[in-house]
Amino acid sequence: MKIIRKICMLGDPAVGKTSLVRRFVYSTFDDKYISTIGTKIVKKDVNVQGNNLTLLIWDILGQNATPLHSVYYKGASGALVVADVTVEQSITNIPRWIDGFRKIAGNAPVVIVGNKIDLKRVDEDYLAKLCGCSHPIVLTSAKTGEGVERAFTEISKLIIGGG
Ligand code: G3D
Ligand code: MG
Repeated sequence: MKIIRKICMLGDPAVGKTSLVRRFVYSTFDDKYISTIGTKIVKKDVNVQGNNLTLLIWDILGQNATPLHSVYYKGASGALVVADVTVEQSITNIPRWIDGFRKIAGNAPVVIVGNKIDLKRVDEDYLAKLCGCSHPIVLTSAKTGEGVERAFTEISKLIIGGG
């Protein structure tokens, strides 16, 4: 049986959403990536706990994509909410992203991703305290690849576990 699920990449501009998707789907990190406008949907097959799952990963492209349309969130089974660990405001903005998402997507699972740990070493507690959230946290670097697989596996597990 094939399970297909939509997930959304959320978070402030420039935190590394597109870079994480590229690292996860194509295993590359390109510093010269040029962003375009709109939404990009990429497909990736994963196997979690014996289940074959196809993720449809929705990524907003462009730097100022903060006012999101409900169509972006609609029908999503989960979200990765990304922050840049070197930018405090991107961490304190996390609850706002989650609220907006859940207004449309209901109680879908959320994983918080603290990206760019190649630039600054932080721990999960630091993020949890700053954003005041109790969602699972995964620390990543889209540049080195550290933690990237784990972030997508974590949301996949929660999606599968939630039916
Ligand atoms: P966005 O999709 O959230 O807007 P992008 O973010 O993926 O476009 O990344 C924004 C900038 O951060 C890019 O740099 C990208 O290369 C960089 N970046 C993303 N992830 C990491 C990371 O883990 N470590 C480091 N050091 N940089 C990262 P430019 O210079 O192209 O704007
Ligand atoms: Mg982007």
